[in-house]
Amino acid sequence: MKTQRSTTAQALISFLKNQFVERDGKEREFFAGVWGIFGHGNVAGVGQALQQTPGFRYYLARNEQAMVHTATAFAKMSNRLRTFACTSSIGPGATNMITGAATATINRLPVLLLPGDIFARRNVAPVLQQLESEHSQDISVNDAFKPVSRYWDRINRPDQLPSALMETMRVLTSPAHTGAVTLALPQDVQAEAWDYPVELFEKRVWHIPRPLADRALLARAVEWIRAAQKPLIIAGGGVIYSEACEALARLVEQTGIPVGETMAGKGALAWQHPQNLEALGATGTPGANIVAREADLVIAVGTRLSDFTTASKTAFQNPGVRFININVAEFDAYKHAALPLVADARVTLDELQEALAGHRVGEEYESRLASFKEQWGAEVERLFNREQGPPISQSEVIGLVNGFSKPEDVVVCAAGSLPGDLHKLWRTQDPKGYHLEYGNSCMGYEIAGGLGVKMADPTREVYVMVGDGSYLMMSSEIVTTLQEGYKLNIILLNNYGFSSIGGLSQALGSGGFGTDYKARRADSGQLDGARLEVDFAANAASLGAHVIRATTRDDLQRALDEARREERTTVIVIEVDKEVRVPGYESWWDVSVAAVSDMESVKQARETYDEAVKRERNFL
Ligand SMILES: Cc1ncc(C[n+]2csc(CCOP(=O)(O)OP(=O)(O)O)c2C)c(N)n1
Ligand SMILES: [Mg+2]
Repeated sequence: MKTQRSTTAQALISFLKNQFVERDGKEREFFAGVWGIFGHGNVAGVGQALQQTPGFRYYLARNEQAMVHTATAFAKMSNRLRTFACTSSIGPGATNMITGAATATINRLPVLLLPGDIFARRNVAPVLQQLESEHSQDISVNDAFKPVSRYWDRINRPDQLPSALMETMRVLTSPAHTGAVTLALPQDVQAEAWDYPVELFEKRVWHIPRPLADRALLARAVEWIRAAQKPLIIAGGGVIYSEACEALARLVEQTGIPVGETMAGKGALAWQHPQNLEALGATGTPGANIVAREADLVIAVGTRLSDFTTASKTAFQNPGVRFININVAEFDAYKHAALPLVADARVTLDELQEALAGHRVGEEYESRLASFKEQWGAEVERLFNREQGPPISQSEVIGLVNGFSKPEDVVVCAAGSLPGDLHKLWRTQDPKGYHLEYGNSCMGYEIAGGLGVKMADPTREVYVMVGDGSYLMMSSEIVTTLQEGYKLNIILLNNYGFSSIGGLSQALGSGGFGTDYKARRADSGQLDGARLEVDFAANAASLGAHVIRATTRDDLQRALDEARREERTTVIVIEVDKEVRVPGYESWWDVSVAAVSDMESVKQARETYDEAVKRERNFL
């Protein structure tokens, strides 16, 4: 056997740079490089290996959580066919990546995490940043990655690496099992050498399969669809990752079946498409939610059926409703006791289209769709043109940015009140035009994620929409966008706190307690003093961004124009009115209200809650 003497870290990097994936005959390098922040736990191991492999690019981030978000967003934008690895030191550098790992895994997006780990040799313990444990020396903070990783391993000897790498690639490239993979790398082992078989470093191409559904179940699904009076398709993120958008369009154009889109699935059809009722669920449009309520058959494609999609299991009220789930992950295909088509979305939609030749939903059903679309179009126009303030309303900002951006541009968001408003209002024309991290809805994803989106497709303008709360949580990667020369258009909507959770708190009888950015007042002892003024423009400028302040609609219009002409990351700061919200439509979301309370408003909210929760259904 031919071997090559390398350190564990050198072998790891040589392996990663030779991994490719292939789908539909198209081959791509799987890893676009390695994000990292060095400390004593990786500088001499993975750091040294990267230094001697300049062809495999190292990217320096500002925050370990952020770099995982960047990698995750890159993977999402690449339909899971590409990603990055992320290297950290031990201790806090490693644990900073845990939130990023959870975000990737919840969203089913591939990312490889390489946290440094404490000495396998142990004799020098406790090392700097080591969590000591009295009952075992086989524990470090990296064990905390286990529940948020789809594969987890610790490389205690250099010769353990090859088998771990094969498992790593199996999981990362599996459409059904992908998520975060963590390989914990003890800092001494990273620098130890072994004679690795050269075969490990040869180019390896991982085929991404398009599995077919079981034939008998597919035939039954066709019967169910033909028999349905009021069918509805839910388009989830899987439709986009599978590049099944055109197949979906062909199927619904032929059959007339309407479509509701999840957060991850928005953009599967262009918003104007006659069968597209757009957003579905807690943040859905009236049309999608009324059709879902009455549907006798729900065909859920590439969706996890989260509570936002199912309106906490209240969305589907037809007593006879049945589900067909098309999902590459068996786990999702079986949800709601569905007829499970464990399969790739694109091939399955194509097969259904062929098998459903000549079938079309009733005329009456179809004509309702047109009127839903017309009414919703008028409501969006109303919200886009409120002429409120200043401060202007958030929906006007969305309307202006949406109207200004080009169809192929991308809006990026993750948390706060923006995701719900964007889900309802953003008019998406391109399958990659709407990038919402709403599996983990992680504050701080926005700017870091925007960078990953831009890196995946630098030809598009990226519009990051971020609340003041999320911005304060993580704006650090503005510096990284300047380092790498990737431009973002960041629209920072300042409303002095949490419109989202503030509104939720009000709705649940708690009046917005603890959700405003206000100073503590000596007499009340509460956070109800003067508004905390943060000069966001000065803050962004200090990081090196081009900055524009806007107040009115005209200001924003001009600012967007200036931003488009600018070459470096530009931050537009605009104040919005926290209390002028976009309402909910025909839906609900289960957030439990205190069952007993001294507060009358909470008691009343609980009464309303007790009624609403009765509509939750079990699908067994
Ligand atoms: C990391 C993280 N912490 C807490 C939350 C809970 N949370 C959801 S929205 C929100 C407030 C967001 O504030 P901001 O970004 O200003 O948006 P706004 O609600 O004002 O639109 C919070 C605290 C979260 N989603 N992520
Ligand atoms: Mg806010």
